[in-house]
Amino acid sequence: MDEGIRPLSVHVASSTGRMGPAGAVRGIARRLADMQGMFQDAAATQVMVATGNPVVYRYFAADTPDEAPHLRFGTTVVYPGTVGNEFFMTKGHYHAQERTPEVYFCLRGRGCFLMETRDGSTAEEFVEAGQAVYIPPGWAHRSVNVGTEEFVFFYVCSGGVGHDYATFADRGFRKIVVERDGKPIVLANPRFA
Ligand code: M6P
Ligand code: ZN
Repeated sequence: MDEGIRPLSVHVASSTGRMGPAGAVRGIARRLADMQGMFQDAAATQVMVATGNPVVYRYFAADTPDEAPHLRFGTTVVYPGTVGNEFFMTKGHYHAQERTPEVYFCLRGRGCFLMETRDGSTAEEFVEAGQAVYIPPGWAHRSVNVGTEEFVFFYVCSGGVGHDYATFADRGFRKIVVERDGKPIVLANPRFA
């Protein structure tokens, strides 16, 4: 038993992903300037950063202890949009504690979860509201909004997993998701050619 940790409840607005009350939730917004070099089209990135620097995604976390055996849970909201022809997405990460899984449950919109392993396996799952995805231990994950409204999903993983972003600093994920003829398609990332 963990002394001093009491049960807590939070509210999740399934249409917007907003969580509350403020005292029980942490929120982070990531703007395009926080994602320099992650999208393929550097010129489009610079123009968009200079002309509004949009919020690409936000996430909220319930205020649970960020350590095992507790759980970390909340929502992520990826806004609709593209940089060049590449859909708005999260930074994506491996868990620093690699033997930890995660569950995602889509609440709104249409998205694609890009996943990959260190030995080069890749997977992608297209989801809409009502679909859940299991991310096994050892699979990195990035979330892409492939629709025209907000892509909102609930996540839960172990506390204290940590985020490894450095692996993706130079080339990103092995796959990218771009718009072609009004539809999302998954392509090999040319930076791995
Ligand atoms: C989900 C979870 C979080 C993660 C967030 C943003 O909500 O997987 O752990 O922090 O997405 O993704 P990223 O950390 O890759 O920016
Ligand atoms: Zn994760």
